[in-house]
Amino acid sequence: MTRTGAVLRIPRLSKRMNEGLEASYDVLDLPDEGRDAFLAEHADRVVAIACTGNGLVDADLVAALPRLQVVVNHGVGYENVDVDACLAHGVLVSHTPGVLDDAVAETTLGLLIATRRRFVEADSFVRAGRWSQEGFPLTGQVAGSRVGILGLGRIGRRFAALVDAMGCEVAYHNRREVPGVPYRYAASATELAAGVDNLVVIVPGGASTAALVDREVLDALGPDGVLVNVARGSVVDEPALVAALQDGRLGAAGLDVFATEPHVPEELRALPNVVLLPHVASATVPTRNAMADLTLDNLALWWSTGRLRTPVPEMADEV
Ligand code: A2R
Repeated sequence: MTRTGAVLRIPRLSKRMNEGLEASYDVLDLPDEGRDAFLAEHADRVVAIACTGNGLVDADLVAALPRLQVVVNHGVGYENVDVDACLAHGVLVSHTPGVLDDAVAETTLGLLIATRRRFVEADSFVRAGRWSQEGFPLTGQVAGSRVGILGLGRIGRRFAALVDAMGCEVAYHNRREVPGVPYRYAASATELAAGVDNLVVIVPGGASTAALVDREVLDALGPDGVLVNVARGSVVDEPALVAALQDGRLGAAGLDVFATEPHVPEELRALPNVVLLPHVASATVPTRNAMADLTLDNLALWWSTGRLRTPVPEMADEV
């Protein structure tokens, strides 16, 4: 199949993505300013969009591109893409499932251990020269603890295997029970939180999970509980989280994601019992390379056959 047309790139993409796109396609960059003028001039050339999590593909953009047929998203989460609008316009969407599971699972474990064992505070303690005057306080531990996983999907299962190997008792909550897994199922997020020491959040973002972890869930986790979020900031009610940490109703939190990145509330940054990461769960060289390659593979396959390697689940029947 021979296709003509341009790929619209929504900045910023990685160097590997940019080089891959520029090597094979006619590429246009969607500007931040002056979009209307840009679209008036170029909209009828665009057949594909390449984007990542912070590139918004909303209903207006889809409607403004009359020849758009495919969106390739660099990332497993794709709540930045209005899939309903794409479906309505016959536009296919791909994402990058599977290739980041190990990196995100190891970040999750590292963040949980760093939070529970207070590694960041311990590092500051050594740097400040305090070790010669006093010992660092004893902490809790992850090995042998009860770990709850909110979202036992591809990443959640990989993480479950890691903590299972550490002798942890693993429980989970999904909307549906997963057949054949050796972990205890909890019927709600609150029930899950009430029965564990550590609650780890690995569900997709978007409207259906917005504030799934609310005050009730945080209170169920309690003053000795640790919350780890590697999903999306939207899944946790951030003001409720700040209040629970400030009041001592929640023990500690390890956070890779925030409600309005890269903004991190001053109240969170002031708390000693939080470990804060700049959304780096999948940010390793091998994993980001694999994500870029899978995104480019999807585009190349669509360009030559009209099919996608890894369509989002909503359109698995369409390709
Ligand atoms: O609910 P189910 O049975 O569809 O299970 C999915 C679960 N999940 C939820 N659990 C509770 N309440 C919800 N409203 C809800 N929505 C989804 O999350 C499934 O077990 C899990 C997601 O797994 P996967 O689709 O395999 O995604 P993956 O690759 O593990 O990535 C998860 C997320 C990404 O979307 C990024 O936001 C983040 O991790 O990196």
